Amino acid sequence: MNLPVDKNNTIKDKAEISFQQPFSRRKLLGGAATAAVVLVQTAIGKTVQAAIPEGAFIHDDPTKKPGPLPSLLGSRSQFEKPVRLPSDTSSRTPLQDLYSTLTPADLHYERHHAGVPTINPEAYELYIHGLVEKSMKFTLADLKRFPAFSRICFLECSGNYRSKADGKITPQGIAGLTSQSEWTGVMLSTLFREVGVKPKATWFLAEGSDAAVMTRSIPVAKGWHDAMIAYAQNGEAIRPEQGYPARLFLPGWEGNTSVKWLRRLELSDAPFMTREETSKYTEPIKDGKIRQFSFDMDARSIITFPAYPVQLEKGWIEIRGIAWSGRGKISKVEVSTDAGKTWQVARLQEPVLDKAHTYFRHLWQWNGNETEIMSRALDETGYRQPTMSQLLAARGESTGGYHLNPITTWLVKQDGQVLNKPDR
Ligand SMILES: Nc1nc2c(c(=O)[nH]1)N[C@H]1C(S)=C(S)[C@@H](COP(=O)(O)O)O[C@H]1N2
Ligand SMILES: [Mo]
Repeated sequence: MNLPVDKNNTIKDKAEISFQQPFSRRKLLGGAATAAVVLVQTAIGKTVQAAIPEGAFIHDDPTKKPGPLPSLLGSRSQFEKPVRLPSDTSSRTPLQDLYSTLTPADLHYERHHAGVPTINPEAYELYIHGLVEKSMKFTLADLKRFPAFSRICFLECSGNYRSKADGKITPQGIAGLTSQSEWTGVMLSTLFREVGVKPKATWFLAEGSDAAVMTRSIPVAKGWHDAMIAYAQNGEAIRPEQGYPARLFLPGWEGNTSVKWLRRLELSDAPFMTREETSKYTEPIKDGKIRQFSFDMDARSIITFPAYPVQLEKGWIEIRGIAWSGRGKISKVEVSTDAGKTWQVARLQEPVLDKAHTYFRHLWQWNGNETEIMSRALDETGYRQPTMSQLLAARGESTGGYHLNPITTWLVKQDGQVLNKPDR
């Protein structure tokens, strides 16, 4: 955009031209940017391309030689380098580098308890047994023969919350354990009918074939309602990190229950009380009690721009971010630019989908004074995203680190630095 084309009036000297610059854009940028011109018009209305002076492009002039030929696999522009933020047990989606709600599959967060197994799709089998009319084994080809179903949905780890005392933490650092894909597979209800789930069955065990042998108990009602066995992600075979060749996918529920590399479902009349639902993935609450089987992911939002480490400039800014709820659609996102004193309704990018990341945008003119900006989500059940103190008051001080969805606050300092403000 910032071609230095009119620095010395070189273009004007060469031809009688008038710059084509939409008024609203100039206003939006506060007149600070220099004129960005690629096509210019002469006084008689002829479009001139040749008016761009020698050396105006920073890089080699791409019009001088043909580029690379078509290739077997595409790649990102060499100038774009979004990466996951890894730790030993997980990697996080760079929320601040994305412009919309579908996460490129190679940037989907990962959380695995014992690494990524290699599973030969030819040898893959899913075994369903227990309280069923007939136990059955399904190969991957079998699963693909059933009527398929696709759905855009977020996935989120219930441990998706981090903070840092100095505030130097990105949206990826705070909330990068959520991503969104279009998942394709067979509805679990289809397989339930195939094996004849007995009316007595109220729970089923889902078991993975990784070295962690991840196991979780799931109410059968969820299986009938909207559970999927997903074998594809964003139109291609699901990635190894996401459970290749097939995973359980439970829309809106804590990521841990969407068991990857799924090999077995056992129908029963009681939960199995596995490690991941007794020692882990339970939350201490008030009076020494524990919250167990806390499946739903509560509504949450986060501003992904402006956020640390952005250096903000005065003027018009489009505040952007994502909001989501495991309980349904996002009905409203409110944004405050005055530390929570007043709230305005942000625009939601259509389509607003059930249990899906929803993009929100809010135009704001920053006058250069220190302030705090924040967003809060409201879902269609009427649930409103709480502050950390509201969350702690409702839950008790010890949270166990799971299911934390407080309002995230960004402190905008006078010098344009944006820092995460400790939650309150
Ligand atoms: N078999 C198996 N399934 C698993 C896990 C695992 O370690 N093994 N991790 C769980 C956790 S804690 C989460 S948050 C999600 C992460 O899914 P993703 O790696 O596709 O983002 O998978 C769940 N399913
Ligand atoms: Mo998780």
